[in-house]
Amino acid sequence: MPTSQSPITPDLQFFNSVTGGQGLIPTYRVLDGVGKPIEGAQVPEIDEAFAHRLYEHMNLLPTLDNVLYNVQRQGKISFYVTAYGEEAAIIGSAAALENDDEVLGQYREMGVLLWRGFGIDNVMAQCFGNADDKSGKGRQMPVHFGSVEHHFLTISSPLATQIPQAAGVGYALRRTPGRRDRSIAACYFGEGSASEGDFHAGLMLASTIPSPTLYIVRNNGFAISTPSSEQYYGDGIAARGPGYGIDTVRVDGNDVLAVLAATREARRRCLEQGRAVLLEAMTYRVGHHSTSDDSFAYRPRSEVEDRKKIDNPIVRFRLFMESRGWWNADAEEELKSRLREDVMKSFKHAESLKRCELQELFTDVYGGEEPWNIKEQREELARLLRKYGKDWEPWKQELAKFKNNGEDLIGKQ
Ligand SMILES: Cc1ncc(C[n+]2csc(CCOP(=O)(O)OP(=O)(O)O)c2C)c(N)n1
Ligand SMILES: [Mg+2]
Repeated sequence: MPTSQSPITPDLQFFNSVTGGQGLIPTYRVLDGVGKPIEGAQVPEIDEAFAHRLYEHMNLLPTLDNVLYNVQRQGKISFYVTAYGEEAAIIGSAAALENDDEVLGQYREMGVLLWRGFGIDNVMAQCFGNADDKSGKGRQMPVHFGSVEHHFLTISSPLATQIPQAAGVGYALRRTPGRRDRSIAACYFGEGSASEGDFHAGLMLASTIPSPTLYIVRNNGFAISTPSSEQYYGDGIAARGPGYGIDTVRVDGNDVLAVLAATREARRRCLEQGRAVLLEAMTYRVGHHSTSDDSFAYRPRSEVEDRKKIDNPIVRFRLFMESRGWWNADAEEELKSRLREDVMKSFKHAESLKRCELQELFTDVYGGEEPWNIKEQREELARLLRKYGKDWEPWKQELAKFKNNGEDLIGKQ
């Protein structure tokens, strides 16, 4: 055939499966629900210290989530998203990456930053938008983290934009001496985002202009209120990878060791072939979508309670650790109270800090010389604040939250 090496056949066959037969793509698993390796499974190489680090980070996520979710409810921060139920998918994959692999996240992947040592003080500073926020000087919504130091591109709310961008980042890495053959772009997104055109554009790009880009899709069953059963008719997101000629794997996203092993191998393939790989982690969003959502309006409370009982990724890994003699009740108690103390201390500190100087709102928005529109906006705000800032109560209250009460801007002519 002029455009294909496809074998010729006299059988009129139609295809609707990528597995050869009519079966579904299998899900790779290492540990069963009670932390025991399943028959034939190879436990990835980890030592006790590494297992502790995994477990500690898996526990840090819900500790932070519990506090920050409630802090939002008290009106102290404007927004938050939890990662309940997805601890293994996020921490297991983070742990398989190198610290300078470039990460493009969606918004539920704070755990990757924590794994890289971002620290809970920085998490708090970003969520509070206080003067210590290195991510964006308090100019982004909470959870829109970014860190050059931690090779984590800033989160942006419009879904799926990171997917084609990741193909570009991967390509840039491939063309950069010293990064080629060593670094990959790792791109996280949800199964809902995979319905966006950008998903297809991104995979197409990463496939035809090859780049070492690892696409990690967290299939957590929901895109806000839309269940994944309404998001696709085919075999999940994984089925789309081979359509783009991309090596693909589906993994039990509640099994941290499976996610770790699959991500390690996916990363190795990215580098070896200089090509994209797709990993679909099957999990379940236990929490509400965000603080702007009440999921019991569209799913029964019992479904969530059942999931928590049947399969908690943290418990599954804890049982594995206990079976190796790496963990016990005392260690559990010590960890839980230490994490809670650390998080509360950090929260109290963040709460006490002021925001950046108000004029920082306009600095380094763009590189290079300040463009006319920024100048115009700064002058307009200063003019309005001079006119109303001292008298109108809501503005007076807002100004008091900034260093110098906004004087740096108001005083500027
Ligand atoms: C382009 C775009 N459309 C819609 C939204 C609103 N929105 C925010 S999150 C979300 C659901 C995304 O679901 P999924 O990708 O599965 O990620 P999850 O929240 O489950 O982690 C939607 C529809 C948006 N932010 N951007
Ligand atoms: Mg989802």
